Amino acid sequence: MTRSSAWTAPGCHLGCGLLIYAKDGKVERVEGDPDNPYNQGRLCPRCLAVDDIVNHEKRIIYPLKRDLADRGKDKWQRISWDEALDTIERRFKEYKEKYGAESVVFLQGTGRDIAPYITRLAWSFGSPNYAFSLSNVACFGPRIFAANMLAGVFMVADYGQQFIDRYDNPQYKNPGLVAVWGNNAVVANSDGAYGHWVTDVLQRGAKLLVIDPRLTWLAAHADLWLQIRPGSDGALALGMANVMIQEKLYDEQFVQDWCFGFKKFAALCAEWTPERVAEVCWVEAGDVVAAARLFASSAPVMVQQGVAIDQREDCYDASRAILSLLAITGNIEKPGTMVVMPEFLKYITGWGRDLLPYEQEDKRIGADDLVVYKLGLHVASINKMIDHLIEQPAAYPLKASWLQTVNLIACGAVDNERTHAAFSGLEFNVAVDLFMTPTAMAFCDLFLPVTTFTERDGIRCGDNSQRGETINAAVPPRGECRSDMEINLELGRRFNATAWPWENVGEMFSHIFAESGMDFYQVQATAPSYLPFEYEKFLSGKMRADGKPGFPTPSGKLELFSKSLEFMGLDPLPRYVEPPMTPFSQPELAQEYPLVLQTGARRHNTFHSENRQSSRLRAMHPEPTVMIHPETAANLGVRDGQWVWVEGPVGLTGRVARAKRLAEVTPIVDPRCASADHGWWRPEADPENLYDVNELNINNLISWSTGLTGIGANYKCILCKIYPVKENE
Ligand SMILES: Nc1nc2c(c(=O)[nH]1)N[C@H]1C(S)=C(S)[C@@H](COP(=O)(O)OP(=O)(O)OC[C@H]3O[C@@H](n4cnc5c(=O)[nH]c(N)nc54)[C@H](O)[C@@H]3O)O[C@H]1N2
Ligand SMILES: Nc1nc2c(c(=O)[nH]1)N[C@H]1C(S)=C(S)[C@@H](COP(=O)(O)OP(=O)(O)OC[C@H]3O[C@@H](n4cnc5c(=O)[nH]c(N)nc54)[C@H](O)[C@@H]3O)O[C@H]1N2
Ligand SMILES: [Mo]
Repeated sequence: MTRSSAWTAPGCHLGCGLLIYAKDGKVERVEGDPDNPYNQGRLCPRCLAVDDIVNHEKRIIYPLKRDLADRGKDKWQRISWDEALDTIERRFKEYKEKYGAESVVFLQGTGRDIAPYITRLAWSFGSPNYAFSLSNVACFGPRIFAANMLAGVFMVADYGQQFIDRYDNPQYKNPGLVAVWGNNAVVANSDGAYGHWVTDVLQRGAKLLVIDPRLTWLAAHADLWLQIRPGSDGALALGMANVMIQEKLYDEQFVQDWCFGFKKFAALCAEWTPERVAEVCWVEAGDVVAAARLFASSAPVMVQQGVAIDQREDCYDASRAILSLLAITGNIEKPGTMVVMPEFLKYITGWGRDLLPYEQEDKRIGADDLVVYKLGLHVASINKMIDHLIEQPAAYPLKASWLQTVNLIACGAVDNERTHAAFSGLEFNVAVDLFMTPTAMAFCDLFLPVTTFTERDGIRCGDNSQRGETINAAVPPRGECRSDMEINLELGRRFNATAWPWENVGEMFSHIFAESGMDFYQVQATAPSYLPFEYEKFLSGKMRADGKPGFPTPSGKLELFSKSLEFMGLDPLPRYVEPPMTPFSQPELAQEYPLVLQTGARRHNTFHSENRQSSRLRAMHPEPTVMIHPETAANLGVRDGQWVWVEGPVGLTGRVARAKRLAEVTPIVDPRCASADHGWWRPEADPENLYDVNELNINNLISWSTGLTGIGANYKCILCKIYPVKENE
């Protein structure tokens, strides 16, 4: 048995404490580690079935190559690591010499423990074109951006995760209310927040407010559930603030001392009467008032916010409006509210930024026309990159891509047709993954196989609960698989030896841990280690570089009116903007496509496009579905379990696309709405039909529009119609 902690691969955000049982070098089963304060013995079905993924016969265990002419064909040849790495080194260096390092783009998927090694690889190579694979960084980034505009820092809900003794720590106080907003915590366990922490604090007496268009398990257990129209959260938050202000339920002293721009904010909120909110958000006016009163009277209050708030074009207004509710009620940095976690290791937030030459920075795609990218974000805009790939401007050629933890055309990307065309235009694409994916099959030329977390060491820290913990190899790698870190260290050394001076990954990990005063092996022996923590750091001056009390914002206060946004030429107030594809913004389109479609609500058994190879996990939810209300189903003449097409406009491109689904007829959705899962392909289907991805992918219905800011994309609010699939279709 090896005591370890999980991160990736396969995909996850957490780092639960685990006991990995192995025999003869093979993982047999995994259990939750009851002694680990983080998950306290609990595990999700995907971790419990991890042996199925590690030992799966479909895993790629040798490097593969394919001729350019054979893209899309299942004609891969096994090669040695030397040949694979030599080829990548030679070709990437050639492109760099001829066209500049920016001609090679580096893409990653969601945040995994390997993320820092991807940024370091891109930047040490000299390419500014490192990007996320999903449209407009529509995950976590928008929330962080909004929090930085309001508070100068990012805050998370306080479940005592920063203390080794958790809820029993004498400093900790159980919240009076958890507002779960656009998050399905117990299914998604997102961004480092363990879902059952919500149920833990409920069991200790907290009330629950849920804001979700679907009746989730948490909504069913809530004191109050608001079945909001997808995409309209900003309006609801302003309406709740309005009630608090009108009824003087907010914390006047805290506002006076620590909030900036209250009068302007209050004037904006005054436009949002409960009746207007009811109309826009499809909720009851009385429930808006009730939610505001519950929120304002239940201190300490925390908001467990999810990706739904990030997944709307130009969404930073909604996140800021929600944070403003916390600000005006003084639910900031107190026990059981929203707190800033200490940073165990800074490397997690973009390792190697200092390695990118200054003149390269200026060439970053997106930085010239998207102000947020220019001034805040350090990634390239994938949306602009796709345009660039299609248009192929002669003055700025793109030639190759590095796709590590990316299954573009099955998951992160939108408008598959355009994405496929864009990446087909590159001369050389490399995939680094565990399994053959539709993306690698469609347009990659080299495939590097990686280890799972059970077969390698790694560092666990970051996100929601800063602690030092290690991932410990329990079994040897299968076949010739190598860890992502080994691969990037080896290639990094070939690209830029001074940036990668370490002999092996252990040395590299120890270098990373050096800022904490320990080396990797000490952390491994003593994990988990926790940093000292204090509340109300804005009082003690620990939040600002100058050591003065206050928040690290231009005014030193929580900015309900943001001077930074004003400086960027964006709206300084969190004004609600109707999303681009709704019955209100597109009344004509809505006549043909009357249903409001949200996509990608998480399932227990899958992580995005992953896990579909495991028969144990697949059995829990074997095919892609679309949830529709029984009334809607009856009107459409659709039965539960029947195959249907979900069809809709691809944003405002003028094109229409569709995806095949099984109808899941359920009263948990509003009759005017539908909800489709994402990430679908069939690993068992014909590789040369790209594993059915084009037929199944719901992201076909979403466009690569950047909106005004290039942050937030419409994964959660588009328009569609639904009709039965005909025989032979
Ligand atoms: N099992 C599993 N876990 C995962 C993942 C996975 O694929 N599978 N993915 C991981 C990743 S990268 C992320 S970002 C997180 C995301 O985790 P979550 O934030 O929980 O994301 P979702 O399940 O997409 O959406 C959460 C809820 O928001 C609701 N919702 C949809 N639209 C709206 C809206 O406009 N407003 C409001 N208020 N609610 C809305 C949905 O009905 C859903 O119940 O999960 C992570 N964890
Ligand atoms: N319609 C719709 N689409 C969505 C969303 C939605 O809500 N709706 N959510 C979006 C969100 S929030 C996100 S973050 C993206 C996520 O998008 P991705 O992160 O791209 O999704 P995954 O399918 O989890 O991972 C992509 C590939 O990485 C591989 N992989 C997993 N772990 C590792 C690892 O450690 N190393 C390597 N080398 N490979 C690994 C997997 O096998 C998989 O093939 O999807 C987005 N897509
Ligand atoms: Mo995500």
